[in-house]
Amino acid sequence: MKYKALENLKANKGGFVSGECISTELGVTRTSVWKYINELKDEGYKIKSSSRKGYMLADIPDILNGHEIRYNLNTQILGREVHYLESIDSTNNYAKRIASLGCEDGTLVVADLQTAGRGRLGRTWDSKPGKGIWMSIVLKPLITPAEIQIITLAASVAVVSGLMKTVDIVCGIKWPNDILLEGKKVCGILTEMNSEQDRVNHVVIGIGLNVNNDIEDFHGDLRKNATSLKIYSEFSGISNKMLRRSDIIKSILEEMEKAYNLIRKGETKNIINKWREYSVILGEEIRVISGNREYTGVAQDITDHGKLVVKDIDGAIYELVSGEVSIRSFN
Ligand code: BTX
Repeated sequence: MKYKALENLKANKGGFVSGECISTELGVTRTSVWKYINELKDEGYKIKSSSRKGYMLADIPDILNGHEIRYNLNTQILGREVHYLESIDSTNNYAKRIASLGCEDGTLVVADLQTAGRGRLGRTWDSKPGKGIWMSIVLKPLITPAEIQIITLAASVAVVSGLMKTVDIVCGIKWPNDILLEGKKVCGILTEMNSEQDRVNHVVIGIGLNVNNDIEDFHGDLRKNATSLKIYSEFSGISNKMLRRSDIIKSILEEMEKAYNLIRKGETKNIINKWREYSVILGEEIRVISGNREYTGVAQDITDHGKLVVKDIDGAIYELVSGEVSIRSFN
């Protein structure tokens, strides 16, 4: 109910709404309205109170909750079911659990803190409270397990496009799943699927995006290799007032839904082309670690199925399905 009161204030942002007006609208007493307003203030909403004029929403800082994520979300499928959790081991673990229980296509899981955030191959993902977007999306695409890479590519494109739209920051994609800002990792994507031989039952796309981290929040190698939207904004003199995680989440979901609709229609060319446009790896000299082979080559292209085409120094061409690559000019 307190979020209904908030919606009233949002509809009149910058103007006062009387307590009486809100109480009539919600069908509750004015004391209840006063209680809701205090709860909202405790959550961090900047609300001015005047005994004569009522209440005014002055500002919404970076508050993450289910209401903010759903409010004005412009999608049909993604986020029609939202699970917001203050703390969880890993949103991917949670999403996989609810997917096996049959949650809806497009279900979103977001947490403020992950106590055991995961990267690929058993690696950990640093997910401190209040610092980033730690979310997972459950999708049920009609694709085969061999086509799964398109989902990761689509998610990378959605993150880059979403960030351009909301905060005007341009990131680059490094194959297979890193989003970089000035050569440092700002976002990682972990795609996990549940499948049968020729059919994907569901996919969980885990997105970890560093938003409010300060440099001191990163320890060890991360201090050198990781960054956040806040660090980048401060460094480049851009205002970071716009860094509201719920707005960024909505924008990524909206972009991902466009890509998902293309995947459902089998029209993946646009996704691949956008990926090429945002790539920071194509044309670069790279170091590849794939299985127990390590070599240097040039990243030439990406195939329609998301394999990275690499030409090694002897002119041999490889198509990588998985592996680690580092861009030599970034090291
Ligand atoms: P990855 O295996 O490519 O990257 C993991 C590596 O990235 C780590 O070994 C570490 O070096 C570095 N790293 C760890 N934390 C951070 C961070 N916050 N920022 C930058 N670099 C970091 C990437 O795996 C996939 C990460 C997906 C994370 C999301 S969060 C929501 C969902 N739930 C979950 O448990 N994982 C996903």
